[in-house]
Formats: sequence, C-alpha cells, structure tokens
Amino acid sequence: MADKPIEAVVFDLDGVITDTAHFHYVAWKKLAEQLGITIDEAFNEQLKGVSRLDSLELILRKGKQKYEYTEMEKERMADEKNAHYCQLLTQLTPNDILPDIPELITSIKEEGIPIGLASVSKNATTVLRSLRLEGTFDYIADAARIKRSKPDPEIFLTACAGLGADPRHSIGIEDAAAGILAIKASGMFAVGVGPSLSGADYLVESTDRLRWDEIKSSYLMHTAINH
Ligand code: B16
Ligand code: MG
Repeated sequence: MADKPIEAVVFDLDGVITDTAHFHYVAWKKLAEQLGITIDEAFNEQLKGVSRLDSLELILRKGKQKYEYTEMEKERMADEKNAHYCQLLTQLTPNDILPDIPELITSIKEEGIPIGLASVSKNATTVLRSLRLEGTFDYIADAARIKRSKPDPEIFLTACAGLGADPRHSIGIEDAAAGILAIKASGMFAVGVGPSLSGADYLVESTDRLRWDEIKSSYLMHTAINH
C-alpha cells in the first residue's frame, strides 16, 4: 500500500463542526413565508453549503418569483434573513459542538497535520467564537473573498493553499451534497457526514462515527488504488 503522507484536513463548518443548518432553515422559512413561499426540511437540504444569495435564488425559484425582484431588493431580503440568523446564533455555546469533533481534531493535531476551515458562511468567525474554537484552525478560508460557492472547489483549494498543502494529499470533511462535489472537484479525498449523502470516498452517518484511524485507513486504501 502506497503510504502517502496526509498534508492537511479541511473541515466544513455548518453541519460538521456544529449544526447551524437548523438556524439557517428557521430564518429562511420565515423570510419565505413573508413572500408566500413554503419551504420544508427536505428543501433545506439543497441550501446546505450554498451561499446566502444563491440560497435566496433557489427559494425564489421554488416560489416562481425568480424575476420579480431587483438586485437591491434581493440584497435587502438576504440582509433580513441574516439579521434573524445572527439573532438565533446568540444561543450557540460550546455544548453545540457536534459529538466527537473535539476528539477528531485532537487526533489529527497530535500527528502534526494542519487543519483548515472551508465554510462559505460569512458568519464563520462568529460561530467559531461562540463555540470557543477560535484559534483551533491553522487556516480559515475567507468566505467574503470566495467568488464561487460550493460545488465549485474554490474554497477547498483556497484552504489547501493557505495550509501549503497539495489537495491530492489532503482530506475534506463535509455534510452537504454541494460540499462533497466541491471536495472531489478539488482533487481531495472526501469524507461525508450524513445519512443520505452520496459521492463521498468515505461516509459515516453522523459525527460520532468519525474515527481518525478509520479515515486514515480508508484514505490510504484509496490512494493505493488510485495512484
Ligand atoms: P451565511 P458551510 C454554509 O456554510 C451553510 O451550509 C449554508 O446553508 C449557508 O447559506 C452558507 O453557509 C452561507 O452562510 O449566510 O452565514 O454567510 O456549510 O459552508 O459551513
Ligand atoms: Mg455544511
């Protein structure tokens, strides 16, 4: 088995480190209702990993209102959703870090492997601060400077570049379909977290199933087969 060193592990935030997806959902649902559009949890799956304005476009398209608003009106709606989301975020505490994530981070760091964050959320630093995880990541890709949201690989490539890592020797961890596509498009090994996610190289149902030794074995097996 070819033993390629792992150069970096890059985490998604919402849905992997903590579950803010529900807060996003509550805030989008309220805005959608004001527009006479109904969204449910199943529809919300499509919004995971998708930027704020792209999420609004998907909601408007669902309500057949895609062409009814100016760019300025859409910015205002997105701001309103964000204000509500930020208000919900004030409830977030370190108890909201998803199960076994601290142990996983510790195991990776013990091996001297740098870790990065690839969240398209412009609220990522606020979320990290609430979870008391600021300073944990060696590099945080700045969502405000990312031009293309997931499934484009830009944010994962930016995180790898920031860590000085070759994406082909790095691992990405994601809970969203768009995120898995982004990791694969970047050339990284994709770890998926979620009950109904496809396309990942290694998949677990929830974060409490993430074991560093098992991820490493799967990565090594994958590189042995593919290189
Ligand atoms: P914001 P991730 C994504 O974060 C969320 O999954 C997605 O639902 C949200 O619309 C997006 O961030 C933008 O977030 O409105 O806070 O900038 O999964 O990439 O960590
Ligand atoms: Mg996510």
